[in-house]
Amino acid sequence: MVAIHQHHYSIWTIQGCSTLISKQDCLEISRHVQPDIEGLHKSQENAYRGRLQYSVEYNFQSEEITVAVKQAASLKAMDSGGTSDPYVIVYLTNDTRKKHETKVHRKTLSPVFNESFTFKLPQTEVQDTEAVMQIYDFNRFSKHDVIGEVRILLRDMDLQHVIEEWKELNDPSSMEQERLGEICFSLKYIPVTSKLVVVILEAKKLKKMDNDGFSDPYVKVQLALNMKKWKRKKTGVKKNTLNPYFNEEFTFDVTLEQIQNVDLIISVWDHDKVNKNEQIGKLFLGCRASGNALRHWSDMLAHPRRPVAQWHNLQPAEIVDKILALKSHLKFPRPNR
Ligand SMILES: [Ca+2]
Ligand SMILES: [Ca+2]
Repeated sequence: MVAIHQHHYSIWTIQGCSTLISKQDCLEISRHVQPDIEGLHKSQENAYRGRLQYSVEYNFQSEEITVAVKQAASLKAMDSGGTSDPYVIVYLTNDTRKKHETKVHRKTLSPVFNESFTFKLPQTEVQDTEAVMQIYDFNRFSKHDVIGEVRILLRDMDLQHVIEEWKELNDPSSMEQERLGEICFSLKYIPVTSKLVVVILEAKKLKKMDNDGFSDPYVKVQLALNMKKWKRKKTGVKKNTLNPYFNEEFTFDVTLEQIQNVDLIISVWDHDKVNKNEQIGKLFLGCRASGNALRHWSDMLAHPRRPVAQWHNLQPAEIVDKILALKSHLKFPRPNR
């Protein structure tokens, strides 16, 4: 790792910082310093998890959907006695705060649930909504285990009729991330003056955090240097919206040497007058990032003095914090109250 850094410092010296490290260089660096995140995605054996019978009925007049959890069969045994204590959590992806769950059925691999749950679902949201049924194994003294899940994309169904069917449970590791929203911002780095300019442009499809079906979003921009919290700024709060437009610019002093070791952490929060402000989602960029985030950071470094804008999906705060903590064991401060 040290050797790579020295290599790049020497390139900068020779070229007088006129070109920064390329995307390839950044990828190269990142390969060496990327944290080991295997622990976060523990590989699951592809064992058979069982199957679930359910029915779905949509009422076009009342714009309500009823999901009935009928029964399960051949469930995977999660307990040492060769059984499980299954129960099912049911929700729609258009509003993940409203979750229902069935009763727990003790010591069985073929539970009969026969419970149904009704959700409000406007016709305009049917197209993008999934119904999710997750089967868990109840444990009295430890964390409940996921046995498997079924996801139904409602636009693929003929909702004019009642649908009743069996489906095999999917591996829980293939669980799609909860939709938290997307954020667009631009990054610009000016080597000569050591300025990093972040413009928070807008966000869309943010998760609903308040009971009125909206959120009051604001964005926090934090820098960590050498894995320690360093600087932070935040936007104003936009009231009652899931698609806020910010267009707020933040400038940080970051030298060429520091830019190599900086993590830029962007988090979206829901402001709340009564309760604690809650984090909707976040992501981090820097040479240690991966995927889309790394690409954006590399593009910025490869094009000094030019703003580079990009959309990013928000990730769950726990997951991002875990990746950051793996390197650093650092805790980011709670929001100011
Ligand atoms: Ca159990
Ligand atoms: Ca709020």
